Amino acid sequence: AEDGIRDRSPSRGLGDVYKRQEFYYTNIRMNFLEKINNRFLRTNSHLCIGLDPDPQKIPEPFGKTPDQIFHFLEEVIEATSEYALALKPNLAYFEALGLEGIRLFEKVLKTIPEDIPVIADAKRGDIGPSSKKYAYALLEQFGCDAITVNPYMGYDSIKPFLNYKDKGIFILCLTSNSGANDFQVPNLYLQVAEKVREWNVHSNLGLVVGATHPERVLAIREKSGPMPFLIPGIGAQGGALEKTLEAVQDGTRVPCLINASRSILYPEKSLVFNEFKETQEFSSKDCISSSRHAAHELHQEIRNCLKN
Ligand code: NUP
Repeated sequence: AEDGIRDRSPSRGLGDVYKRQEFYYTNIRMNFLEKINNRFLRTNSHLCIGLDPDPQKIPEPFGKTPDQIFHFLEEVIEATSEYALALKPNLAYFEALGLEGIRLFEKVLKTIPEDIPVIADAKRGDIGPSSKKYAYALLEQFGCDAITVNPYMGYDSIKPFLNYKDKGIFILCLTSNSGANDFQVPNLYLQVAEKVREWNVHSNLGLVVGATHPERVLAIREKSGPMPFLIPGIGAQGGALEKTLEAVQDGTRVPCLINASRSILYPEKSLVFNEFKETQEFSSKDCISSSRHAAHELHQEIRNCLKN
């Protein structure tokens, strides 16, 4: 296929008009930002759905073999894609399954409709020649639309990624975990934001900003200027959705992507799911409908926050 291993499979579940339009625009080569903006026009969603397949957590009715995990992910993607601005597979979960996991990653990518941007959460970064291989692997070989990158080895380690003008490069700025306080706070994250603004000559860069630091988002935006923020840390990690969205709205209409992984894939807290759980009769269909429900709810919650 033109874009590495990804097929141009048709989008499902969004109606005929949508499909026709999609046929039109998938024949035009779009850069990452255009792709995100197009997707946003269609879905009105800021939700980035994380694909972190953990065999320990895959709902029982599906099972834990790679084929069964594939089936689960395929169904979740299909059921939730209406609310997905982007999808974010985290490489760790696939690599942890060994060769089968890499095959699973490849298979999952192939099932994702071409109009949904895929962000490979790989947090790569190395000396130049090695970064070049990392970039090639995920952006060309696997054909992902974007990648997360670790900036701590500096410009030459980032450069091979920056040169992919049509791809999205999300650089870790202020991560959602508690360890962000060890190095990133109080200054380094702001230096990163400033540098990334300088490096953004192709307008293909964005920042990873955890939702667990709403009070710092404004300062990051001041340094970075307009560029997309990928925001993980809500749901299972307890980040502050409303406060983060408040800070991120700066009138520039640059998309922010709110990531949720576990709370969509395994929405144990979902009312629907609990109903089924109590009766111990939930089927694979019930699990998927609870994921869909969780995605819909979160999408609505984000939209409500942005309206206020
Ligand atoms: O700062 C970060 N925090 C974070 O959780 C940067 C990330 N890339 N992530 C990833 O986002 C994390 O590795 C996981 O894949 C996802 C969050 O998952 P969840 O807490 O929504 O389940």
